[in-house]
Amino acid sequence: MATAPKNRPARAKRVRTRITDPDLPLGLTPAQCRHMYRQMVLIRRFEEHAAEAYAQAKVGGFLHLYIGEEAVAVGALNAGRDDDHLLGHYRDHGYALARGCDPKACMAELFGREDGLCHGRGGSMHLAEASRNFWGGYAIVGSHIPIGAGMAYAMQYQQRDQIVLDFFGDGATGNGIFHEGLNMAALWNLPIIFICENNLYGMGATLAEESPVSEMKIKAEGYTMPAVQCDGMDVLAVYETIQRAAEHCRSGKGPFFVEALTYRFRGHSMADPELYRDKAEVQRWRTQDPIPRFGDFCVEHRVCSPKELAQINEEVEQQMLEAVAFADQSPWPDPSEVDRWIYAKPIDPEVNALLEQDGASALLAPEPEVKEAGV
Ligand SMILES: Cc1ncc(C[n+]2csc(CCOP(=O)(O)OP(=O)(O)O)c2C)c(N)n1
Ligand SMILES: [Mg+2]
Repeated sequence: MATAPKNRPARAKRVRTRITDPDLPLGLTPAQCRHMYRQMVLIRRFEEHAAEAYAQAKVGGFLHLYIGEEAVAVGALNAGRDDDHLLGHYRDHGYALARGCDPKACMAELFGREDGLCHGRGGSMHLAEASRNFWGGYAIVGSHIPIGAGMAYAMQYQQRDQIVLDFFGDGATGNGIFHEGLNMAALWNLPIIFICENNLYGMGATLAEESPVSEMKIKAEGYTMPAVQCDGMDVLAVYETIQRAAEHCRSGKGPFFVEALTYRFRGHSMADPELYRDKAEVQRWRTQDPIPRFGDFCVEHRVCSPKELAQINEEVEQQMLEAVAFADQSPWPDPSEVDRWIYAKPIDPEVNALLEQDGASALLAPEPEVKEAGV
């Protein structure tokens, strides 16, 4: 499954490799463009290797791939600040890697190993890294929408200028918790960008089967916040839209809703036989693949030569082989420490006593070890 890079831009042969000072839009520098291209390739290759490892039974639980949607995480997180708070749903490898989490630690987390990002206690759907203000992958659809609003309230209350980026799918907009989150965010003017990845499906249900409206932004408009759509297959379109949204939120104007129109090239999870959609539809969307599309842009704007793009692909591939080797050799967690790293603070002693009474002591949090408090 992990194949040699195929995403060489179609126009590569016609473009001269002369690198001059490019006239780039949105105030971007060539280095930023190369960084975004590399990040998208990183997410793609990481997941191709993860899929291969899943087929070899090295990854427990479910595995939801972000392949096809890379431009959303990369465009959005490059437009925001590194200290902005980040929450996402279970299709979360892209957020972690675009935020700068170590791919080796992410792979080891998928493998359930001690060197994993969360010491193997979270797995694919629950990547998180507190030191990067990345508060996780959430498996309960929509559950992180009010959590994000709560974080935005904290930022407002503490008069900080960080904002919250909260990613979720079209399917989440049918949940009550989505409406509660947007309602409070609008009512209290909270600094949060709701980023809805409309990929046309919620598991095997089509948009028409899951939502009375095909445009998710309509649901946000009812809460009076600005709500716009952008091409989620175009990293620059996402970048531009989130830049605008971030400026709005950071200047105290309240929440902003962005609907990124995107598509997942793979099934809902690795366990999905994809009986609900046509292969021809997937092929059509593949022509919009954000990676070669942005590669073309980089070559046309003389950000880098086709040869340099190929080199980025090769370097990332090598990095992924190392990530898999690292995860393979990382030790398994000690079963006697299954509850370590789970709670930032131990739960209330009274609750512990009740759990003990019920014979549920395995669920108890350990005594606090302050230096290990973060996940
Ligand atoms: C509250 C809740 N209900 C149902 C599920 C089962 N479930 C898991 S993923 C999913 C579909 C979500 O679709 P969407 O929000 O569009 O995200 P996508 O998978 O398309 O990225 C559902 C219904 C769940 N995890 N949580
Ligand atoms: Mg969806």
